[in-house]
Amino acid sequence: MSRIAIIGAGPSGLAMLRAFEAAREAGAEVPELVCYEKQTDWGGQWNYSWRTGLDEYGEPVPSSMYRNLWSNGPKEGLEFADYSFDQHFGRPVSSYPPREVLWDYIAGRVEASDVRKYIRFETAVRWVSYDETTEQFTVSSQTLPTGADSVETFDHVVVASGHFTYPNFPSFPGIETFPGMLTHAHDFRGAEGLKDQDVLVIGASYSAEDIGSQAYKMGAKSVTASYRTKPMGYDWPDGFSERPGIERFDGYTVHFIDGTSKDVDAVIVCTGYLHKYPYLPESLGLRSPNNVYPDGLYQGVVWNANPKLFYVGAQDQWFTFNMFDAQAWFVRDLILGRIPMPTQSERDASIADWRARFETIADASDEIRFQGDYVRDLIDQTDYPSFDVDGVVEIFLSWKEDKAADIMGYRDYTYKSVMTGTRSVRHHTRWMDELDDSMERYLQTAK
Ligand code: FAD
Ligand code: NA7
Repeated sequence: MSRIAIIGAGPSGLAMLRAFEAAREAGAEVPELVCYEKQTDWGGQWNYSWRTGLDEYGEPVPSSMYRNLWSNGPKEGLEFADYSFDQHFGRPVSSYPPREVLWDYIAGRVEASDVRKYIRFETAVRWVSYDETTEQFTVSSQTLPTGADSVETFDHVVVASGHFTYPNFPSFPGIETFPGMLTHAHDFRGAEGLKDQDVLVIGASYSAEDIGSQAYKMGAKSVTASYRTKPMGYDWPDGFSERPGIERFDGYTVHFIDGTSKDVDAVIVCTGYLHKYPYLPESLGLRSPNNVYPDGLYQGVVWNANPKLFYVGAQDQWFTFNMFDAQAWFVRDLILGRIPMPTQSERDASIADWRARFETIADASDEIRFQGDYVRDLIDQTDYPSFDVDGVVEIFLSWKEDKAADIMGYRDYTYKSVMTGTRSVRHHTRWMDELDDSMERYLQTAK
């Protein structure tokens, strides 16, 4: 029987395990699975850690999530097609749940399908190599509490270790003189300490938007967001403003390239993450900016230079959990031989087609439609329960409009699930006033 290594038990790795389990439940013979997860539990980013930098074993802490992180997109956009929110919670809940609630939803599906037995927790993959002669991979791993090494061979490897762990941390002239709090979004764990502070966030994407909003919510005196290319452009509340790039730091003073300056107490560098796979040799490792169609991946998942290696979740993400499912079902069917692997030139041509369309993307709406078409294309090729992908695209487009209308209040809006037809309910407390992000508090029906 062939053997498959899955690296990571976050949403992508779990999607892969769930895909094989669904085939097994339907009577298929499936390969032997080993999923390596270096944390003590599953959930990837959603498995919150208070730690920053290195963990208790000296390993880089994978999660970049923080206290009071609420979903930044409507849950109706990420819902699994084979496990609805209604099924999990037994009643409608709001559209933007906090982290713990989404972690519970992710865990609920895999608990229901008995895949935990495949996961080796607290085991870090150290190195993967490919032998052209045997056509097999060797995976070297280490069990963290004991230090025990293991070397095993596999027919396929699925990389599902995420790409929001290793900070992209640029330098700015004079930053070494900044005397206040300075951190990257990866190490940010909560905005409570930013009360009454003048805060600078650097970046103009999700992390800058949300960490800036957290700071505002927790009572920062001012929030300034510095953009490199273009401002986020929301209708920010008083005390929240956007400035262009940084010319230099001078003590507590930040000078911007438009000649303005601002004194700040705290700087959170929200400049994104690196695609970094320290356990992969150059020949197998994806190197890409964070975008919706990284080059070198056929159908966004097959490592074109060696089609026995797969990546799940390597794209920038509008769609998340259900896209990982669509990818995992597709990868599973390639491995099971249900879908034939195209030749190198066919794969090249497909990548070139998608990349050509990718190059024409003009704005976020184009990107959402692009990713919707990508997800539909995958789902059409497998038995993953088909769902109204266009309906999800519409939800994302409405979400963007809602954010433009009310950046500090959009999480109070509701959407209708394309999976169940259920319209979500408003959370009992406005997001801006809700300071308790626990699941217990979330599931209370009234204040
Ligand atoms: P991850 O969740 O990163 O999981 C990867 C797993 O691989 C981890 O458990 C890690 O421990 C493990 N691993 C890594 N290296 C090794 C190794 N060498 N050996 C063994 N195990 C290893 N998405 C949304 O849909 N909604 C949101 O609101 C949202 N908010 C986000 C907020 C932040 C701050 C971040 C960073 C991301 C957010 N995302 C959000 C996107 C998020 O990345 C995805 O939802 C999802 O977690 C990606 O799943 P993944 O399995 O691909 O990667
Ligand atoms: P993203 O979405 O990759 O965005 C990174 C941002 O950082 C983006 O606005 C970049 O500007 C900016 N950036 C990158 N390098 C620089 C430098 N050198 N100077 C100034 N600004 C820079 O990362 P996020 O952390 O926001 O989001 C990642 C995930 O976390 C996402 O899935 C969320 O759900 C949470 P640009 O616009 O390219 O000029």
